[in-house]
Amino acid sequence: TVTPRSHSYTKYNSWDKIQAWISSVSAANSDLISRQVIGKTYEGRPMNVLQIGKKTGSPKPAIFLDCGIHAREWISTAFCQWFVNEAVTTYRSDSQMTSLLNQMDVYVLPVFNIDGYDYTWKSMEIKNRMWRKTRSRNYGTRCRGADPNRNFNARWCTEGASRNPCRDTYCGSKAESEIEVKNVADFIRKNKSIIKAYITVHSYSQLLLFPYFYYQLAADHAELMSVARGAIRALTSMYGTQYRAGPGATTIYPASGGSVDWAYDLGVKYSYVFELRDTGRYGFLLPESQIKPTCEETMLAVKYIATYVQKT
Ligand code: ING
Ligand code: ZN
Repeated sequence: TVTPRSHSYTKYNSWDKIQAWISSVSAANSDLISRQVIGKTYEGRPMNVLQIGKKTGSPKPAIFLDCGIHAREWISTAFCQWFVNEAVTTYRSDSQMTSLLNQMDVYVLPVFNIDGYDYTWKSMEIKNRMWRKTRSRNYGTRCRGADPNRNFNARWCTEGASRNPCRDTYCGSKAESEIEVKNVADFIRKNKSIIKAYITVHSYSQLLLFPYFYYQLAADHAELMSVARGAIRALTSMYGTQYRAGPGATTIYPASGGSVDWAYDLGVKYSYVFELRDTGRYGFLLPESQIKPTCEETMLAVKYIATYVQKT
């Protein structure tokens, strides 16, 4: 198994570099990776999902992992690249990864909000670097975009979201108004019978969160909490990074229209949100020197959840 030598996993990469990497990593690992385009973004960029796992010829249970739903959360996007590289380079040598990819598939969406991500790279102006939303046009205003993580059909726009298109948490004109959200929701709905876990990666705050964000406790609260605690124990064991776990609404803040609540209500029981490093010193501008340790420790937590789901 090969990995493209020119790609840097310890730097933040532009969309152009990530797009070239998606092609090369898929081509170089065709025994393990299949790629499919699930649709295009508002500005016409292709949304690629990488299916990673041993090709058995029959459908396998799966985990869906997405990064970069919010444009400025660059460490999230770096994590999906790291995950794919770890998967292809440790398959066969790491028993946990080998067993996981023999029995399950991991569907990775490396950048959910590509238009927004590209916009944060377009200019050195801080306002562009701190962009969060999609880049769609809104009726009657020059303010662009909606928050993709307020645009899912989960108590859409009832709390912790704004009806004002100029705000960062604008919920959109209706649920799934954003084409990127529609594409992901359609893909998960289509593969609902095989998707056993949904993991979505954000930054920052060092939290591992689960449903609900719009409500108090999920029916599976106790199990979700105990798996989260195990995942955090694994993460902390590497560098001592402190994380907290809990349901979204009471651990961070109440919010409606989030992908994790939507996935859970669709029937994906193991639905988790990571809020990666740090706790605010650098915030969204996490230095590149922290990419490697952040991704290494997060891998342990993601593998813990994946292995739990595999064995359940
Ligand atoms: N945090 C998430 C946000 O969209 C979240 C927290 C996750 C809310 C899932 C609702 C559902 O606000 C960041 N950092 O974006
Ligand atoms: Zn986010």
